[in-house]
Amino acid sequence: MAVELQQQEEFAVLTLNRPEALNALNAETIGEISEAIDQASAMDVRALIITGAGEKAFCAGADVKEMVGIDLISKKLKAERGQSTFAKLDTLRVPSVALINGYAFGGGLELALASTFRLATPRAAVALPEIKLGLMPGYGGTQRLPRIVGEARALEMIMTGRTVRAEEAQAIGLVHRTVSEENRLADAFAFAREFSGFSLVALGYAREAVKRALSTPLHEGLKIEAEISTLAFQSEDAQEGITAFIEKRSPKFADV
Ligand code: CO8
Repeated sequence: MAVELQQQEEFAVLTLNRPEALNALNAETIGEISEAIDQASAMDVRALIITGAGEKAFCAGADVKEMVGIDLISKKLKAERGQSTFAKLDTLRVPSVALINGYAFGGGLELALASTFRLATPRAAVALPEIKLGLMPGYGGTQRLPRIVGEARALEMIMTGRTVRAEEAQAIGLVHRTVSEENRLADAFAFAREFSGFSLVALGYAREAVKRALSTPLHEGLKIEAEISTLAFQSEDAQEGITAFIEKRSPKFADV
């Protein structure tokens, strides 16, 4: 299997598992990622952690060897398949955390950009190097990177293809935190526990509202926020959270 999915503690851990090819995304791997995200959505977990097998890479991008001789229709289908697979993370019931444990190049970085959060080990190195192949990003990079780091930085990364190391990636807001190399999974779990005890309903609505901010003019975005926050207010978890505050006790959220 090119992808492994396991439950560890209260988290689902998806591991890209083609270390001999630096976990590059061939058609089989994209298909297995898609299935694994579907399976994770049915698991009783609080977050999905995504990482790469081996000591070198999170994921070195789309499988370049699979691109040889590919016709245009297959190329477009491939891009759409990758995009729709990564987009599943937007609507996944639980937040996702990309644990970047080495190279995250091209499609590998695009998978991390589609995740809710990004963590990097000190040896992480991220890039959209497609330009060096005479290509450009096709798994969402031109759309998600500017939304995360701004247009100027995104253009510079995409047009030079340069490699950004962990420290700079954190400084520009591309990754949220750096974590230790040795205890990276435990560190990722500790990070996820900063939000994973909250109501999945409230977390989901908050994610949705923030995502809408980036594609909506302010006056419409404020209307959307009023609507979505009203929905959140109607949840049982909101009533529980407010009651618990008044009764000076910890809330017991049921994700409804
Ligand atoms: N695809 C296929 N195989 C790969 C890839 C890849 N992206 N990256 C590495 N490998 C393979 C190598 O060929 C090598 O295999 P072998 O031992 O059989 O020759 C093995 O992995 C180890 O790689 P290296 O020996 O190159 O390892 P290094 O440590 O020397 O270098 C690098 C690591 C710097 C990450 C280097 O491997 C590299 O530059 N890889 C290519 C990265 C790249 O260009 N990625 C972008 C690909 S394009 C993309 O992602 C676009 C997405 C949208 C596609 C739209 C649909 C088509």
